[in-house]
Amino acid sequence: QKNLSILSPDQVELAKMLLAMGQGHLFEDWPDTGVDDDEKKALLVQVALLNSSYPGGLASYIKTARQLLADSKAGKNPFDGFTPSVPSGEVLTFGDDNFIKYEETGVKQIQNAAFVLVAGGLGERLGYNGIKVALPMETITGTCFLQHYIESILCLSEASCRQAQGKCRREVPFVIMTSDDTYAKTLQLLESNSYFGMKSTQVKLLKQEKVACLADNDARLAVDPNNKYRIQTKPHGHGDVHSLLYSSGLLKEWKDAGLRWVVFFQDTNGLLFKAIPAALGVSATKEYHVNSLTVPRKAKEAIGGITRLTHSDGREMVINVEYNQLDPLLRATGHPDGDVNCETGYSPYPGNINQLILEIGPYMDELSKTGGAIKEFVNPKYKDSTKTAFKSSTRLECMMQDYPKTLPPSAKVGFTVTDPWLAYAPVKNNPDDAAKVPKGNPYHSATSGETAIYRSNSMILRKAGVNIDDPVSEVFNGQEVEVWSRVVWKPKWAVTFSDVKTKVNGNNNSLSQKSTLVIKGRNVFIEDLSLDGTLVIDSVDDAEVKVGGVVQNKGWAIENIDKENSALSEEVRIRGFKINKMEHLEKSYSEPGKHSLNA
Ligand code: GDU
Repeated sequence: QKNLSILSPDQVELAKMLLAMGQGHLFEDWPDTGVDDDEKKALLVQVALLNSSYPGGLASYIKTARQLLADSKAGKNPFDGFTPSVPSGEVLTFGDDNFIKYEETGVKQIQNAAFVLVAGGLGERLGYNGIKVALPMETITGTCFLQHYIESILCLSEASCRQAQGKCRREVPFVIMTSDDTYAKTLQLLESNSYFGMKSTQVKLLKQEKVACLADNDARLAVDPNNKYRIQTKPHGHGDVHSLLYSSGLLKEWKDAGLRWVVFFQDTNGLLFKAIPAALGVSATKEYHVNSLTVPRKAKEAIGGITRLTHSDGREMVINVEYNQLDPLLRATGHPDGDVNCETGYSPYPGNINQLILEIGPYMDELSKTGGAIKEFVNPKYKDSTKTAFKSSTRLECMMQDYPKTLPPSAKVGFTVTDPWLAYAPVKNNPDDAAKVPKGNPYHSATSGETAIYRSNSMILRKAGVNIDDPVSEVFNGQEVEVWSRVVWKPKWAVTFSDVKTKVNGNNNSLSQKSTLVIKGRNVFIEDLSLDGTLVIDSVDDAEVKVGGVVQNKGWAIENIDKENSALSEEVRIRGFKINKMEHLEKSYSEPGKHSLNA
């Protein structure tokens, strides 16, 4: 009461709301007016932010928290009454007629899409010092993830415009969701690189706020251990992206502008754009409101499984079951072995890679009802089996792939499965944890993330008729990986399989295993090239370069390094290898017109 005079009328209302919600402890030992007044007011400023950044406000957060904490204490299973089964989706095989047809349809749709990258996570499991989108995706060219994403979006939208013969939207919107942990560094990365060629107006940065921590089962908000006038906060999860797109007005803007799709993706996956056009083609053809891109999943791999859940009361949904929940759910429903591989060598449940394509119309309709609130969960670590106290404060969390959970049964929710090598190679685990991943399961490390790019590009060239040597097996940072020829190309050379096929001609193209091929120019045509070494080709956009003949040199070797060697950069150490550039042929064509490299 005595401190009311120092607060504004809005702050008084917020304080009253907190008192009504059982949060009196936040004000309990406040000294008299005149002492720490600024700090007291700062607490209410923080409360206002926590209140406005959560759909329904803090009162709603506390109410939901009480319910979820009570369910957790009672050991209530979120899947109670549901039986899991394997759903069926659209299975794509890279390069076949069906894939090409979907890719063509998808490219047409790119100009009707907005792209959304969720990049608010710190990447604690990786333990990298910087933001993850700034990491080199591969160390042959050193291109970082963000640059590759932006160039891919730009090139896809150009391809879309070509198909529409000029009548198109050229500026495909790109949104990056950041957090306090990543906002400033993401902005700096963009600004210091001229937005990697995108117009700065085309890129929007959103920032997710953290949510209040909970100290006990009554959902009493936790006081910050470092400041008694602050509430402790923690990240709420990637599910925030939906409420942010809604509350920022962007979704409405896009819908009014006639856009039809929102494509979501995550921070470190160097392969993701390889399957996006085809997946968008599937969305358009099947008119999916929600399409989730998946890859075959190894049992126990740390990616969720797409599962059909059928309730005894008749409800049914196809949804991601997170990796830590799939095994217990299967065991509890008549599968005593839990999450295991089937005869294909993979789990029968396709792996969610959180590349989601939502149709804007139905998405907006749903968000106008929910405000973008996503079904949350809580994961308290209890002190003991009485479940009366927590080891440390907890908070509600939400995941973007849980969006379909509130949809009506009439919603068209589907998924698309791609080849295991094509579309997913994230960088999430530090070397020590990666080395402990069970043999045969993907490491999800910087080592596997980079080598998977060479594998995927080599496989694509093979599908286009190039003879590529088989890979060799090597161990870096304790992880056994396949090392293929190091093939890297810029998105402007190819963003679809059709692009690759147009630019690879002749029946006598070959690459030895020790080879590195870097294609930076747009109109570079490979024709009867025999490469045993390293070849780097660049050209201005209006040059047309035919590359053939025999190129042989010592090339660039991929060499083991000691990850404890502090003379090396963190980016190199987390891979366990470096590229030793011994000898190469580099050609750069700066004049327009026709050129030919006949080595
Ligand atoms: N992220 C945010 N805000 C957050 C937390 C994370 O934007 O508060 C972002 C991260 O930057 C990243 C993405 O969300 O881009 C995913 O974060 P993680 O990589 O930590 O996600 P997980 O590995 O825990 O799992 C998620 C899904 C899984 C599976 C997997 C695939 O929950 O089902 O799809 O990604 O990579």
